[in-house]
Amino acid sequence: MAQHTLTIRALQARAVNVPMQRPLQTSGGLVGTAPLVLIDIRTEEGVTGSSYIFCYTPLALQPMTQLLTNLEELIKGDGLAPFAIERKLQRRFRLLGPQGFTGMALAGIDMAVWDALAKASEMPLVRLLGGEPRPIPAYNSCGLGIIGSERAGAEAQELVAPGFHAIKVRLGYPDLETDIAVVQAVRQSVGKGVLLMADYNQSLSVPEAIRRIHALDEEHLVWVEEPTLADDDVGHAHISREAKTPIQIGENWWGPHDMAKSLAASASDFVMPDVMKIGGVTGWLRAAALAESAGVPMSSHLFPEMSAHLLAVTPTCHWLEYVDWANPILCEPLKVEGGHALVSNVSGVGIIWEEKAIRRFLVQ
Ligand code: SMN
Ligand code: MG
Repeated sequence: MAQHTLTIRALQARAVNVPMQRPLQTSGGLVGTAPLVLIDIRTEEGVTGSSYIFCYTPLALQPMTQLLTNLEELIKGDGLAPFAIERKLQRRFRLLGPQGFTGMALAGIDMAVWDALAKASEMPLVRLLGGEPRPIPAYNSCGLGIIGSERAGAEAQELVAPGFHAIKVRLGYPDLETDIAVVQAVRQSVGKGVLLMADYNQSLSVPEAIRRIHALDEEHLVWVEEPTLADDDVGHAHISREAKTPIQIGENWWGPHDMAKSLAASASDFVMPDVMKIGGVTGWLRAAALAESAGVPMSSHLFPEMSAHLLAVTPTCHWLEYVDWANPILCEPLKVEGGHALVSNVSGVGIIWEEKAIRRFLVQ
């Protein structure tokens, strides 16, 4: 087996705007399509690592693609060593700051480098990280946006139909009565056997969150997510102390340092880092260690293909958020059976581009 490190030769970034089966209206804004930047990192030895990053709005596609393209010259000729690349790029961007666009681009590179490393080792990523593929409990997050209580019951049925035992509903309607009506419509439709998560997408003030969650405490939700502004750790800690229902945050932490501060403030009962915003595979591994030492259950946010590998090596693994948003551009979308995500056992992460679809959705 080869003992030498592979060398990075080139980075390609392509923007696609992928249609979604159910555009998602949240109380924090509409996600109507999946605007993705696809990254391929080629090595001199012929192995290519792939990843995608999620831009939330198509307006960010062009500048993100340009930034990634500009970064090629910084990693060209480097060894395929994610920790070393992370250290170098963190230093290089210390003055600009590693959050936002920079953080997204660095995480995209990190994920592609780890994918290449796993492919070069001829192992699925989970094995390269020292774990074993195992089914990961998943909830269906592909719908139940802000659609009203009349439509929520029927859509909840559609979300459990593929075998899920847990689904997420978006809240943050103009009044508490509608939030409750929606939750009750979903509950009535799917019954007591289906677990229900709820997401406020940062839409409430702290006192309003406490008022609404006190009322929702009767509804047996698995968690209430981001009731107030994502970076308000003090506010979330206040809400967590008041609420019976567990509070969940984490999708907007920029790197493990944000997470460490939030855990220190006891801001939430559960954590759900986003593999992109937390700093790629490298950032996730550090986040998983923080959750383990704090004894806090850890779930994923978006990126189900990558998150399945990572949750399999996360000591406090909780729930995988299942979204099918990248499926149209993947040859082998993530498999889910009986409400569990099945970690891909091909070499790498299992992200293989469906080039025909990519040509259709390409944004230039
Ligand atoms: C969410 C994720 C991605 C886009 C919009 C909304 C939501 C979630 O906060 O957690 O699924
Ligand atoms: Mg959320």
